[in-house]
Amino acid sequence: TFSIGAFNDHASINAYLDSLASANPHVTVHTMGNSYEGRAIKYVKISNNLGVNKKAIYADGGIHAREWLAVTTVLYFIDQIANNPSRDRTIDALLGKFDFYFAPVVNPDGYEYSRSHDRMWRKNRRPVISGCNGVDLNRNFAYHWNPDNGGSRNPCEEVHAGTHATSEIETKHLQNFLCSHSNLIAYLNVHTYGQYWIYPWGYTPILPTDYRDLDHLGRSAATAIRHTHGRTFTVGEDTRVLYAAAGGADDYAKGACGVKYSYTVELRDTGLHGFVAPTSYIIPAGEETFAGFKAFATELVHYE
Ligand code: 0X9
Ligand code: ZN
Repeated sequence: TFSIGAFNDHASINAYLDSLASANPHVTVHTMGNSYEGRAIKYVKISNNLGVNKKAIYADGGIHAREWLAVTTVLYFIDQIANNPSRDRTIDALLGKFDFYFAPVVNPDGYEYSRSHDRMWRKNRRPVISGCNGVDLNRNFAYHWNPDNGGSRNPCEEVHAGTHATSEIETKHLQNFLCSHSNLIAYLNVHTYGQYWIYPWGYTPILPTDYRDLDHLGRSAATAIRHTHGRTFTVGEDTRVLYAAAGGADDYAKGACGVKYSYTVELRDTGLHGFVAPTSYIIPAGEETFAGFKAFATELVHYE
C-alpha cells in the first residue's frame, strides 16, 4: 500500500525501506533502536560501494509528529537516490563522492498518534505526568539543553524539553547515530513549515566560527529550490531568522558530534496550509527540496 505520492503509515514506510534494501544492492536498512512504544526507527544507507566509507550526508524527517511533509520529502530523496528514476547524472556523480543515510520517521509514536488521534500532535508519546504525554524531541538534545530557552519545563506544553537532556529514548537513539558515524559531514533535520534553510546555533545568536561556509551552501540550496517551483527559502542562523530554542538536533549534531554542515530545513509553505500539507504538495515539495539537496551536495564536494 506504500506510495511515494501519499502520506503512508509507519508500518508501510518500514516495509518499503525493507523492500528497497532487498531489491537494490546499493541500499542497506538498519535500525537506530526502538521508540518508547516499541516501533523500529529505521534508516537506510545508500552507497555505490558499501565496502568503503565515504564522507556521508544524513537527513531525517518526522521528529515532529504532525510534519508529515518532512517524512514524504525524505522518502522522496531515498527514492530518487536509490532508484534514480529520471536517470539523473548528478545523482550518479554524487554517489561517487558521498554515502547517504536517511531516516524518514525518527518519532514514529508521535507520527502514528497524529495519524490516528490528533493531527496536530508534535511531541513523542511517553506519559510524563498523569494526563500529559510527550516531550518535544527537538528540545531534548544534550548540547546546551535548557528548558527555559525556547522550551518548557511543563509536561503539558507542546515544547516540553524533558526533565533532563536525553530523557527520551528517541533522542538517545538519534544522538548515538549522529555521533557514532564519524564520516558524517552534513545533516539535514527536516521539518515543516516556513521555508527556511537554517543553521546553528539555536541556543544563542552567537554565530559559529565557520558560519560563512554554512551560509554559502545554504544559499546554493535555496537558489536551486527557487528555480524549481518559485518558492523562496530564507537562509540564516536559527535564532536570527526564526527564534531561539535550545536542545535541538541541529545544534547537537554540530556541537556535540562535529558534523560541520548541520541544518534545519523548514519545508513549504508559509502558512496557507501550514502543518496540514495537502497531498498535492508531496511531489512538488519533494522536487524542490531534492533540487536544493543536489545543489547543496554538489557544492559540498568543494567545501568539505
Ligand atoms: O521549533 C522547532 O523545533 C523548529 N521549528 S518547527 O516549527 N518545525 O517546530 C525549528 C528548530 C530550529 N533549530 C533550533 N532551534 N535548534
Ligand atoms: Zn518541526
